[in-house]
Amino acid sequence: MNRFLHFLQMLLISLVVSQCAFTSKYGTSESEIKVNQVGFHHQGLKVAIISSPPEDTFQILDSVGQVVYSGEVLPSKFWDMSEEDVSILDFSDFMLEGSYYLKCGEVKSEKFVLKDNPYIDLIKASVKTYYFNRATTDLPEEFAGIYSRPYAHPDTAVMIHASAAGDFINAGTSISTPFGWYDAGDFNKYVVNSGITTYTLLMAYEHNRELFDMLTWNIPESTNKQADLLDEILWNIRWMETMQDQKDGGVFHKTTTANFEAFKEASEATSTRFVVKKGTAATLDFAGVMARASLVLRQTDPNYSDQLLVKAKAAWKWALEHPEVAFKNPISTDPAYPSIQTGEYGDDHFQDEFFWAGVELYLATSDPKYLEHVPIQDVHHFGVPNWASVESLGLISLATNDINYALKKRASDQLMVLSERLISQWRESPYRVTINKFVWGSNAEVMNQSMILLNAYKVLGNLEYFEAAVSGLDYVLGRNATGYCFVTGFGGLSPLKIHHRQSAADDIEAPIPGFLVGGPNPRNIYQDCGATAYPSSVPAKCYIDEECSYSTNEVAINWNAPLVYVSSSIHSIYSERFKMN
Ligand code: G3I
Ligand code: 9MR
Repeated sequence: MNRFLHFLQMLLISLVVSQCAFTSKYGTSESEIKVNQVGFHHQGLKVAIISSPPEDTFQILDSVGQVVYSGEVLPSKFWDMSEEDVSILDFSDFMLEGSYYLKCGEVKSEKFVLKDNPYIDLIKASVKTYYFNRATTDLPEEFAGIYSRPYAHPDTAVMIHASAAGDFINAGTSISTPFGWYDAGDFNKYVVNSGITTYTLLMAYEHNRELFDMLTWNIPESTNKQADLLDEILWNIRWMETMQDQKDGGVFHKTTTANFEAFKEASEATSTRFVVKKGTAATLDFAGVMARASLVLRQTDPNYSDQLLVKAKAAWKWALEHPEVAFKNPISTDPAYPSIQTGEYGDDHFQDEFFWAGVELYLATSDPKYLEHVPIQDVHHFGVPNWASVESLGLISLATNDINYALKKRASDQLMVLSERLISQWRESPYRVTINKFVWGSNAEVMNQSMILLNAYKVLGNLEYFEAAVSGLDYVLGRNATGYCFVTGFGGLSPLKIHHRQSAADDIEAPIPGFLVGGPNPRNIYQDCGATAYPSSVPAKCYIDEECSYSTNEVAINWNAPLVYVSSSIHSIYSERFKMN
């Protein structure tokens, strides 16, 4: 009898333990609490999620385990993207600064803080990743600490690939294309992806000048008079400038090896680098960035600003003469100029690039001729921006411009239409997040949604837009179905084995901090680690912290940029809303 009772007791304990396996990495039907693991502004909105709640109340506990707050678990809803029943835990009315965790029954969350400026370290680390991804430099210990590395990728003699040869330029000759950032986990430099990235960072600066004029994160330029963020951006702009053919204004698509380098450190990755074919998308993205940079630098560096505008205009002219040159990776049987198999960033729709570049050139010159390509009333479906779809970058610029009120108004109306769509997704979402589809770089999709919403909030003042934008940051920092804080070096559970050659090649277990990984993506898992390696094929959970997983665990410059934009803008808005008198 005693043995039977003991057996029953053990069975009960193991059932309870398996029900409450809050330390499990991946959500199953077990109960788990998912929360932003970095923290919240103590006066702001604070929401967490619990799957299969064991009780209908939850508590907040402080760092010594004292219960400091008790709240009600809201009714459960099923999310088909994660195949879970989840409930919202809202503790917005708890405002005491400190370090806490949540508890429901025996289920506990990761820790988080409530404070005045919870995102400063995150903002600094997320921008410093660009320093760590710089080409054509060493990273001395003084600035890179344990992640210091030797000089790599001079890129001063990069071979013109046969695909890039033209009237004025011969295959086999070389050009100098130094500087710039490595795109991602690879060492190549792609103009199209640099386009959206550089613009987003320029706007992060423009919209948060007060913050970035005072923040510094120990880079070689930190002691000059210019904001570190601008110094960082200029490292890439200098490279982009070299990608323009001075003779005709067209822009080469990328500086690349023929195949991806193996997982070695930057200085050992010495395969031949090529410059390949020009394309309409690269050329227009270049024009958009140069025109915007010219505007941003107009007061502080007028000469350079003028030079950049000349380059933007030359690129625009080339694009008008070559309006449909789609880029495809060149295929070749000539060993001197091999097939190129690196990131394609191929795109064959150029209306959006014409729209964005036209907007930037108009705003930089006030010349209405550029508006011919900006038929704002004819665009019915502005989408969330990504590298292939840049129309809504123009929308942001127009909605926040101060030279043309009529266009500002029309752009704001369109921004509202797009934001209302995102808001209805947010309202319906059991996780109360805007994301409802998962593609390669889904975390950046969330950040770009938040960037749109933050701009809509700024222009239209609807607080719900701001709240939904904050939920995007909460999502990438832990309130998601995997339970990971998706930014390296932050949170209680964050990626360690990112697909990033530099992080893999050093002997340091912790990856470079501040990188946002691509995130859940069920579509490409067959090609990298193999589908069976993944803990789940359910869209919102289809993520693995393994180096092989380039489809979910790589990092990329265009994914970090909206994280920088969103975290810095949320910081600025909170500072403004809750400023001390
Ligand atoms: O365009 C289609 C869209 O119509 C469709 O609805 C959607 C659903 O599957 O797919 C869309 O195409 C996707 C495309 O990205 C655009 O988002 C492809 O499936 C997807 O395979 C493709 O992924 C790109 C990936 O390279 C492979 O080409 C990522 O966006 C892009 O971020 C990634 O970029 C790589 C570089 O090539 C190399 N450097 C690293 C970088 C990050 O992984
Ligand atoms: O490392 C590459 C990564 O940057 C790209 O995003 C990815 C998709 O284009 O490809 C990775 O390289 C892989 C290649 O495509 C196939 N062989 C294995 C490579 C990674 O080790």
